[in-house]
Amino acid sequence: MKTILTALFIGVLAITVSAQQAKTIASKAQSSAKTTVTQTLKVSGNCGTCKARIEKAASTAGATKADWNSSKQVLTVSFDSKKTSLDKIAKQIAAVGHDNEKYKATDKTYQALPGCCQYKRN
Ligand SMILES: [Cu+2]
Repeated sequence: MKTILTALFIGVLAITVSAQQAKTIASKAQSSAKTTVTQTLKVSGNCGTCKARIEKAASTAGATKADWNSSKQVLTVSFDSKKTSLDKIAKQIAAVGHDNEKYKATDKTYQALPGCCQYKRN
């Protein structure tokens, strides 16, 4: 009888421990999934040079992935929301000369862009 009880006790203990481990693993997976976000931002530009400039500015501001689509005029960025934000990325893009839905480049910065990059401003 004692042996059965001991076996039962060990069995319950093992189940409790593995359930706890599963919980820890699940919460770890959740926290890493939560902090990496992908968002889009409307960014004005023209050519391949603009694309490189916009994507470089995004990574300078902490984006882990950046892809600007010239025909859609949309930048898709992925970043760790604990380290940066879409706002910071948008600010950096304006700082290198590209108007976007959050910030406008200064006239001086815009005029310093190469001729082919001087997109139409609204
Ligand atoms: Cu350009």
